Amino acid sequence: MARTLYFISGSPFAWRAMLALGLKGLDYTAVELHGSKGDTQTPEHLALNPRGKVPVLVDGDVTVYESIAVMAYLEHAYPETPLFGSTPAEAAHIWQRVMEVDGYLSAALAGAARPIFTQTFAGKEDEINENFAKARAEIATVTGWLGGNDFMAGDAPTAIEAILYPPLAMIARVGPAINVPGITPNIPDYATEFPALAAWMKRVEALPGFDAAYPSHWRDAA
Ligand SMILES: N[C@@H](CCC(=O)N[C@@H](CS)C(=O)NCC(=O)O)C(=O)O
Repeated sequence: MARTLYFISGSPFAWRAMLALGLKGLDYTAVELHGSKGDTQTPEHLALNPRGKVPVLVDGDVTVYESIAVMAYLEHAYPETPLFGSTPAEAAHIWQRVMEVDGYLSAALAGAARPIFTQTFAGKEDEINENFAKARAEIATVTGWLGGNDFMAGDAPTAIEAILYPPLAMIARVGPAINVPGITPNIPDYATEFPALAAWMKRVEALPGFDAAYPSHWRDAA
C-alpha cells in the first residue's frame, strides 16, 4: 500500500509525524514541500489539507492532516509497535505528556520564536523573554520526566519521544544565533545543564527512522 508523508523541512509538526512513522517501522515516501514557493497553497495540496499545512499523511485511501491526528491514526492502523502504551493507564500517561509538550513547551517556544522569525518583535520583548523563560522551565520539567529511565515513559520509546525531540533540537540550533536587542533567549546548553536530557537526545538519534526524519536543510548545511 502506498504511503506518503508531505512535509516541510524543519517543520516540528511534520517531524513528529515522520518520527512516529519511523518508530513504528513503517516505510513511506517523504514529499518535501516549500512554503516559500507556495507548494502548500496549490489546489492539489489544498485538496489534501484545506488549511494548506503539513504534515499530511496519505496512507492508501486514508488522508489525514494535523500531526497529532496522524500519530493517533498510525496507532490505530498499526498497533503492533505501540507508541501510546498497552494499557489504559499507560495511554493516559503518554497522552498527558504529549499534550503537555504541545501545550506548554512548544507553545512557549512558538510564542518566543514566531515574532522573531516574522520580524514582528518590536514592543513584544518582555513577552518574548517571558516565553523563553517558560520554555527553559519546561525543559527542566521534561528532564525530570526521565526519572532514570532511558526514555520518557520507561525503557521503550513512545509518542513522547516523537513530539519532544523536534522542539528541543530546534531551539538548541537556532536559539544561540538570536541576536535581538532587549531579547535574552537564555537557551540552556543541554550537555552541561541537563546532561540526562542530552543523553536522552543521543538515544533518540539512534532510533529507527531518525535519519529519514531529520530536516533535510540541516543535513545539507552540515
Ligand atoms: N496544528 C498543525 C500545525 C501544522 C503547521 O503549522 N504546519 C506549518 C509548518 S510548521 C505549515 O505547514 N505551514 C504552511 C506553510 O509554511 O506554507 C499540526 O499539528 O499539524
